Amino acid sequence: MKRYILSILLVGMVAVSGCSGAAHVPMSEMEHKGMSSMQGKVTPTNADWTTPKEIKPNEEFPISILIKDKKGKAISKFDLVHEKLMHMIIVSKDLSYFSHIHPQYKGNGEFDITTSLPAAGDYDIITEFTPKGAEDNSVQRHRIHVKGDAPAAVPIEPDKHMTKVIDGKKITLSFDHIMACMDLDMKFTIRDAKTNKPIKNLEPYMGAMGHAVAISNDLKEYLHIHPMTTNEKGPSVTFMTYFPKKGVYKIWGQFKYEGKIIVAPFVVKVDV
Ligand SMILES: [Cu+2]
Repeated sequence: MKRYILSILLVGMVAVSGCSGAAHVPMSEMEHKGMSSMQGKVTPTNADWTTPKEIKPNEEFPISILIKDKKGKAISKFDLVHEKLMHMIIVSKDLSYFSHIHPQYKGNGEFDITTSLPAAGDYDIITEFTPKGAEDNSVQRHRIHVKGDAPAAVPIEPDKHMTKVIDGKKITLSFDHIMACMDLDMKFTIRDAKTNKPIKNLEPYMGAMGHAVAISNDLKEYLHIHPMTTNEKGPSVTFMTYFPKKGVYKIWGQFKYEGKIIVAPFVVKVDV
């Protein structure tokens, strides 16, 4: 039985306060923690990114990514993961902007998408894909700059209230404990904001009852998490996860209800 932990991927160069003082969470440690069921071998990849020299706020622009193996040869076959060949997350440097989109596969390792960004400043594009035959997904990232006067960065402060109203839903985020370097349960609970009635008929969204992305405030750690089961249709959806180091993380839960996607952002502090 597969456990629905898709991936924990360290994209940082050095995790200063990483688990056990290690620079990275070693794979063996993850295996000891029972995270190996879906934490398999990652195929090493390279990516060539093509974006326009000049990107302006609110203007559409193309992003093209060519996925290659370590020898520079295009990888042409990919596995469908959560119904897509590639998932792409774009965040602003202050994590105030978040989007989760899906480039189109053009063949020969090339994925394309057109998007726009709301304001000037730096953005990180993080992309996930699984070359055919790999046991786990690979991640590539790329920083782009949108021209113009960037608005003041929004401080990434831990939320004081773990319940908020988003799109007419009252959404609560809770944890069994929130500490780095150990498995933990992260639970979203969704109610109707007006009636307070629990929502019990969430709809599957890309093959799961929810998706969650967590990124550390220095943008170095990136986690993409899926619920433990496919039969929790609400009001609660539980994700098992593992924060590779202490610090402040922004988490976005994504759920589908009545055909619409609800995005629930929270900022949490993870202690050691
Ligand atoms: Cu996706």
